[in-house]
Amino acid sequence: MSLKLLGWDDTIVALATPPGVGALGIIRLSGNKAIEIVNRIFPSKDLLAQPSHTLHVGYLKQDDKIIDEVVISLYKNPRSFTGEDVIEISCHGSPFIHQQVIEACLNNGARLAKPGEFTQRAFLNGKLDLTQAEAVADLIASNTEASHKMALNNIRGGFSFALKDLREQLIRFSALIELELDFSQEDVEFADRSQLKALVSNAVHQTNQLLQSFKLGNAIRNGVSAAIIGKPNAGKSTLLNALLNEDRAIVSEIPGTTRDTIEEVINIDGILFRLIDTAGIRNHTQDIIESAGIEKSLQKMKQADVVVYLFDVAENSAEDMKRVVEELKQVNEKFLLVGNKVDAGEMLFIRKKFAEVAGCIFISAKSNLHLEVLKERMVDMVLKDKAASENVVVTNARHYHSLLQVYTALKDVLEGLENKIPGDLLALDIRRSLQFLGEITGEITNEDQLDYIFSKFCIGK
Ligand SMILES: Nc1nc2c(ncn2[C@@H]2O[C@H](COP(=O)(O)OP(=O)(O)OP(=O)(O)O)[C@@H](O)[C@H]2O)c(=O)[nH]1
Ligand SMILES: [Mg+2]
Repeated sequence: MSLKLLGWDDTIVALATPPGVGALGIIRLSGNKAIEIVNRIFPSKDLLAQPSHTLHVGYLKQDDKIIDEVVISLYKNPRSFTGEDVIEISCHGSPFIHQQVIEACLNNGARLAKPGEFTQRAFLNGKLDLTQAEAVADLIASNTEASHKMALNNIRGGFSFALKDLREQLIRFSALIELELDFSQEDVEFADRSQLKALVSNAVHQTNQLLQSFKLGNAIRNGVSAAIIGKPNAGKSTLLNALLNEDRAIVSEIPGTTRDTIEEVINIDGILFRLIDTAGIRNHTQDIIESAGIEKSLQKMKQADVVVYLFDVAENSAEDMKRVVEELKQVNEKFLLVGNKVDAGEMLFIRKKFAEVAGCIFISAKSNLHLEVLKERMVDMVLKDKAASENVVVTNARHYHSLLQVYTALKDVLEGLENKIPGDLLALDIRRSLQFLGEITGEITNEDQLDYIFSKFCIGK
C-alpha cells in the first residue's frame, strides 16, 4: 500500500511537551508541508529559504494578530527525527497559546497527529528499528533512574545489537544447510554438524540469557515486591517506617499489632521496591493459621520477589534461625535474614552468637543502624540476574514472547541435529526462529501489530 493511501503524506502537528502551564511548550510538525505551513504564520523570515538545522526567532501571527514570540527549529528531511521535514515551535508554556498555535497550523493545512505517529513515521522511514521505537515509549514512561538508563540503552540499540548478532549467526547456519539442499542428489554435507551444533547451542544459550533478563527488566520497570516477614514484635513495622522515613505503620510493644498488610513504595538506587509490612507469624507450624492476617502474610511471602525475614537478636538462638532458614527455603528462595534490635545488645556478642547462620545482616530499625547495608543487599538480590544478561535487558512483553518462540524453535533445531533429521526439516526450524527474531526488530511486521504498538504512545511522540 502506498504511503499516500495510509495518510502518510499528510503533515501532522501536536504538542510535544506535557499539556498545562510551564515555562515553555513545544509544538512539533512533521511532513512535506511542515515548513510551508509554518512559513505562512511566521512573517519575520522566509523559512523555505533557510538551511536545515537552524533556529529562527520571531512572531507567530494569525490574521495579523500576534500569537506569541517563538523560536523555530528547522530540520530538513532526511536529517530529522522522523526522516521528514520537521519544525519545532518553542513558545511560551500556556495552554491558550498552545491551542492557538496548533489551530493556526491546522488552518494552514496540517492535521492533528495520532498517538505515536511521529515515532511511527521515524520507524517507517528507517530512522529507528522497532525495539528502538518502543524504547522511546519506555523512555517517556520511565520514572526511575534505572528504567531511564535502560530505555536509553535500548534506543541506542543495545537490545537490537544483541538480536542482530543472533540473527547473523542463524542466517549463516541456514545458508550452509540450504546450500546442502541444492546438492541433495550428491548427498554432500557442507555444514559440519558438530560445528553447527556448537553454533546453535550458543544461540540457545544467548536467547536464554535474554529471556532471563526479562525478569530484571520487569523489576526495573514495574518495581519489586519486598515482603517484611517475621514473628510478632520483631520490629517489622518499625523497619517499614524507618525505610520510608515516616510513621506509616502503627508500632507497639504488644505482639500482633499489625493485622493486615500495608504496602508502600520506595526508590532504592533507581529500583522501585514495593515494601509490604505483614502480620507477625508465630514460628511453630501447628499454630501457623492463627489468623487471617497470618495466612495473608504467608501468601505475601510466597509471591514476593524478595523476602526480608526480620528477627529479634535477643529473642532467638542460632538454632532457631537455622530452622527458619530451612523453612524459608521451602517457601521462597529469595530471602534476606535480618537480625534486629542490635542497639539493645553488644555487636561483637551478637555476631558471635549467630556466626553459624550464613548471610545474616544486623540492624536496628528503631535507631536507624545499618539500614544502608540492608538496602544494598536488597538491590544486590534484584540485580543478581543481571550479571548473566551482560547488560542487555529485555523489558518488553512482546519481545519476551517472540524470544520465547525463538528459543523453542532453536531447541527444535538442536533436537533435530541430535536425531540427525534431514536438512530440509532443519532448515524449516531455522527459518521459524529467524521469523520470530524478525518480528522483534520489525524486519517482519504486519500492520495490525504496528498499529497496536504505536497506539500505546502519547500524542506528540
Ligand atoms: N530496642 C529496639 N526496639 C525495637 C527496634 N525495632 C522495633 N523495636 C520495638 O519493638 C516493638 C515492636 O515493634 P513493631 O515494629 O510493632 O513490631 P512488628 O514486628 O511490626 O510487630 P507485629 O505487628 O505485632 O507483628 C516496639 O516496641 C518497637 O519500638 C530496635 O531496633 N531496637
Ligand atoms: Mg507490625
